[in-house]
Amino acid sequence: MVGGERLWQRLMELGEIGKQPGGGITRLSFTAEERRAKDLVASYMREAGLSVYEDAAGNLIGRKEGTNPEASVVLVGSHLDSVYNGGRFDGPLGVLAGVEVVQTMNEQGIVTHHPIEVVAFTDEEGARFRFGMIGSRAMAGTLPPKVLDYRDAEGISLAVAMKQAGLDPNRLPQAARKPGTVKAYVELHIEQGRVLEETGLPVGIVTGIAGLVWVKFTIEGKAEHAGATPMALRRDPMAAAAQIIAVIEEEARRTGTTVGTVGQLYVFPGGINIIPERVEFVLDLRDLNAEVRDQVWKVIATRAEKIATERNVRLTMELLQDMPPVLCSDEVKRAAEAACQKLGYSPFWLPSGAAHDGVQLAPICPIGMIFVRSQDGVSHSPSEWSTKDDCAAGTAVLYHTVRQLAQAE
Ligand code: HGY
Ligand code: MN
Ligand code: MN
Repeated sequence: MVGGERLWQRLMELGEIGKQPGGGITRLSFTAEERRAKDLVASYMREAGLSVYEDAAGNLIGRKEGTNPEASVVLVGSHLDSVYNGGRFDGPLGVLAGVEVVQTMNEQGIVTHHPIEVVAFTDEEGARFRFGMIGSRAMAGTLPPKVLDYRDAEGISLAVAMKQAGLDPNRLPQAARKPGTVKAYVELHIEQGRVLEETGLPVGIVTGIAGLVWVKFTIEGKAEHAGATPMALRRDPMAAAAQIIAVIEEEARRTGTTVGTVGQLYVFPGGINIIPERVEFVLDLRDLNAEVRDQVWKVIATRAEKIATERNVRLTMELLQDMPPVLCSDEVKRAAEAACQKLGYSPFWLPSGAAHDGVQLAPICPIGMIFVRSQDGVSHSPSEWSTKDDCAAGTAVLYHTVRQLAQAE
């Protein structure tokens, strides 16, 4: 049965790279940890009988030839980079399941019409440079050059980090795939939500992927003594930030479908007895419907400006990224549905609140995703977990989905 013991052992082995003392995984893009992870996965790809290479964006790719080497490629994969202190399934499951699928085909002597490529995209999460999906955007030819100047917490730019990883940012355009060269992209991923668990199903078929915006708020006030400054005379950016973050929660709740999060906040200078001079935080706002999301954003921005004026602090809002929601293709959804039926799983369709590389590939090829049940719906946390059986079930569905897409003329 595809996706059993070997997949699980590889997941556990890969999950040791970047492990933190508390058990979480931090494997940021273009770091030594990500390099070690790619080297390990490259060894699995060679064991699987794939030809292995990295493109100009650092995407790791393992290729299985089809009967027609000129035919468009069926792409399957995910990412190996993680969030800070994340889990071992988000990303690696999709890459290792892709390897398992083609290794099983090779072991069974199955050759498909279309070549199949297993890909580990670089920097899907955007944890280090606050942008994300670098590898898949490069493959789609849509990576904005300005991002090369985005800096991490140590002030290292993406361009320098890529050079330190042995890549030449000037060659990035070479990673772009010409239109028509990719037949479809399929990604197996943990759901990272509770729907499959509440429905009692191990796998699901994704209908669409929510769109997100990341907006950096910078609020500047006046640093003063915490003890000697009367409340009425303060220009306190932290108090303003607290009020704005409460507005974000209030406005996101209002639609019932939108989600708004502030997960990252910096205070300068950060002393206990100093009214801060400056506070920075980033808003992550999402909805499957772009109009609804953008309407919520407009209200948040208007109310934030009003708060800043009332508090006599200076507010700037910078759009870091704007990702549209995308729908999964009927062709891939149908192939996944047939795969579920073949395996005896009742097909179940659900949207993805989390963003994935497929969003970036949608402009160049049909995309689709298969979800595996997440325990308690938890992800982006050390307690992220999916069972061995559910990972095997998802891999089996991926196997039959990819086989159909790669087989069909
Ligand atoms: O943020 C996301 O939705 C994904 O984990 N990159
Ligand atoms: Mn993630
Ligand atoms: Mn992911």
